[in-house]
Amino acid sequence: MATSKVLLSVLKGKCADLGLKCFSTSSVQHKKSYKLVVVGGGAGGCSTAAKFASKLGKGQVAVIEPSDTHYYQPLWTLVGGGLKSFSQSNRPMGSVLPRDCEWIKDRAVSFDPENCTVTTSNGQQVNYEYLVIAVGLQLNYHHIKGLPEAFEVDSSLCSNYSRQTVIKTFPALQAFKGGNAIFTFPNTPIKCAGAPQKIMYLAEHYFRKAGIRENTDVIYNTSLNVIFAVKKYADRLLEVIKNRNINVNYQRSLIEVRPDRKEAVFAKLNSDSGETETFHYDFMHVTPPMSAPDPLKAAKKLVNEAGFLDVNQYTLQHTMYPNIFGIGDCTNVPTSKTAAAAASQGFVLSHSLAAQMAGQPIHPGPSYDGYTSCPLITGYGKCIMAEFDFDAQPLETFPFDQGKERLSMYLVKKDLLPKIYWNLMLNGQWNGPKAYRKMMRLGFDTGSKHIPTTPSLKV
Ligand code: FAD
Ligand code: UQ1
Repeated sequence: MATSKVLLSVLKGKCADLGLKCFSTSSVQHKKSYKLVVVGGGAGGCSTAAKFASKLGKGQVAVIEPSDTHYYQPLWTLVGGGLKSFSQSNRPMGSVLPRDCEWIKDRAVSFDPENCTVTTSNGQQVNYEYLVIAVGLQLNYHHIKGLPEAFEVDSSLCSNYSRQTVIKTFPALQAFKGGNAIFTFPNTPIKCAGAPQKIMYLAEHYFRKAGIRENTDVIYNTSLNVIFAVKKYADRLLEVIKNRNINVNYQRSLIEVRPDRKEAVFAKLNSDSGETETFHYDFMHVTPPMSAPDPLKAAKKLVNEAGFLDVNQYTLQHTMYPNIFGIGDCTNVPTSKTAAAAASQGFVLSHSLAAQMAGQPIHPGPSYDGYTSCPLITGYGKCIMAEFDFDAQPLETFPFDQGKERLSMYLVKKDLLPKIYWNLMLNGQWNGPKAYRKMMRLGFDTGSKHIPTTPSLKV
């Protein structure tokens, strides 16, 4: 008790030094105040709240999250492939958020970092001493002309990326009788950059099992100019693509869908004259353009030019506001956006934030190395388990070559990772596989050699 009083007075002094009005809230009736506010109750937000709720005690942590349901999105690849049911990806939000935290069931609409306040859509002002922003990515299906309406009328269009459209994928695969099966990758950062091709490999395998592969063209139209960011895995995927006779078109970005004519229009990104190319589709899986959510983009003091939360990539502390931290897809951390990345970030964030709360320097402390992972399912029973760091260098957990397609890695993705997610990660107890990597590799740490820079706090 005495310690926490000392800590509080230290923190009051600290925030006053910083010119932030973090402690001036109790007199205002419609404001609620918390020591820690987490915005977003997804993979990163829920696990962060769990790490702090029991330590800080009842009533000290609030999570602002509008959704009734928490979705384990990595399962949606398997839902699309007919391997899991949609309901297996869902749990009531109230059952996954920590018991000791308060759930503010509303959407954050604005951030006022000078006054340490977040405002929700019903006008409630939520005051914090420390803030963690974990609002994920916004799906911009509406940026593709005709697409939202086309989803309503065309059962051969699907997308594993949203809860409304993932349930269309497997029925569309089952109904497909041959022709052009198109898979797209948009011209923006996305979550799980492997997922647009995972569903393609499952579909291609499904078409072979259904005996319709010979009259099917499998087409991957990607905005990128590489198949995958890490050379080791890209080389292996290109072999898979060649062996499976898949057609890849680089620098093609979907801009319009015309369901009445079954046409998909792609911008040719490598053409100076704004050329487009129109494909006939009989089945199409669309990965939508994505961005930071609008309310975050609008918080100009918090974000970079692209609208992502501006944090130090090694400590996850905001570059301007030392009492604000970020985790997961909504940040500008230069790594591939995955739940695996959020798990590893969670470990660093909890140390950085705890140090900040105690008025101690964040360095020396754990530093995020960019760890991210993408289980690249290449068929029913096959998976290349990609794991890598900020430098796009492999950072593999298991003592064998993970660039090979393996049944064991498929089973890890299908059966082990969901258990890890629900039972460990959301309870704040899964920080990624780093500890196992060291064990499995008999103490030889293959970890990346990142030397963190001093956090550039400009306050
Ligand atoms: P999310 O988990 O998306 O959570 C964001 C939360 O913020 C949501 O609950 C949302 O409701 C809430 N929110 C949004 N706006 C507001 C607001 N204004 N106010 C309050 N709350 C708000 N990752 C892997 O590691 N491995 C995989 O195999 C994998 N496969 C994937 C396959 C698919 C098809 C998809 C879609 C994703 C996949 N991912 C995978 C990515 C993974 O799901 C995300 O990277 C991860 O969920 C990011 O966590 P997050 O907390 O940043 O965002
Ligand atoms: C991981 O830690 C994780 O978070 C729970 C995922 O999200 C579901 C993943 O997809 C992966 C691959 C990892 C990394 C874990 C291992 C065992 C490689």
